[in-house]
Amino acid sequence: MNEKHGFARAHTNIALLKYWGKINSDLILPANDSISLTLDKFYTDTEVTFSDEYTSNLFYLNHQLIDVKKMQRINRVLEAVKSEFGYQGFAKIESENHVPTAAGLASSASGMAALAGAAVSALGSHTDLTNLSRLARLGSGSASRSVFGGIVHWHRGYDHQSSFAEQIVSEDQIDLNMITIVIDRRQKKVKSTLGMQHTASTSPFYPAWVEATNQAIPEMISAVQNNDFTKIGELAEHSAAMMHATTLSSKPAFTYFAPETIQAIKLVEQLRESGIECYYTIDAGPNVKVLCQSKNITRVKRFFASYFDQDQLVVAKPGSGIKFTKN
Ligand code: 2P0
Repeated sequence: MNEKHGFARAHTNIALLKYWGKINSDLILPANDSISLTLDKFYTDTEVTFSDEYTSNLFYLNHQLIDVKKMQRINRVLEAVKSEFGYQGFAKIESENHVPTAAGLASSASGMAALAGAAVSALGSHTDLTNLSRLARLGSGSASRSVFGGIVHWHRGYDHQSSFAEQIVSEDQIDLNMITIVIDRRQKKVKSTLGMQHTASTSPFYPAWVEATNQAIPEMISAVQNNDFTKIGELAEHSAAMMHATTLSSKPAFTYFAPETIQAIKLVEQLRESGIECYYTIDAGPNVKVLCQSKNITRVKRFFASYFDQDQLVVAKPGSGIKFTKN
């Protein structure tokens, strides 16, 4: 039996300037560039074994075999990797998610990045991280950014080759932390893929969203390069607010916010007015993520602990890029 093994660990990320909508859903080409922070604590470990003895791809997530119907995007990534390396067999994929549901963070970014990394590593060289980012993108847009650590820029591009992510600064060069306020642990009702598609096709605000985000990209890059926390926070907060304005202006309108989401936004504003600088960002769900500098983590956490339970507050710091060994 001829077997080829590969392993990769990829961390999840949170967008500071959001990705929201595609111009091509087969290739997952986004309408706008996005910029994210890779997080240290949350990651996916994936092992891929290719063998000419297998007759189909098998996917185990946290030791459970997953239904083939849920493997479309996984198969897409594997097909792309196999065609690059001219390989024809099938694969067994064993993934372990270290993205606690309690953290209210999505695992598709780290999951698809780890899958692409492990598959490439099994069949050939994994040194071309730009190409790895393209392959991860075929599984989930945000996965293209999880290949790199620190702060990452996903260039929207116009075809498979031109749409990839790159690092702006590494995890050691940025003082930016995120405290998630977990408001609802359940899976979101409108998944992001569907939410962004509905918004892009029905909101009259959508073209303005794309234009404003692309304009903010160079501003965010220079704020990150200057470690300008105030500017990073203001741009990130505005991006989240604009993204959620597009859902409220879609037809039929919807929102990811829960009543406690608004409560947390108000508390962030209150804390900031009291002199502790922090900013919010919110993804395709009700949980609120608070950005702050290292010197304020304890104070920010203590403040929110008087309104939410301790186990609703999860702290994350900047994380590293993809790794091909466990340690
Ligand atoms: C982001 N989100 O930039 C945005 C902000 C959610 C809100 O990327 O359809 O799971 O697989 O490309 O990557 C979540 O969307 O969507 C996401 P697909 P993905 O982080």
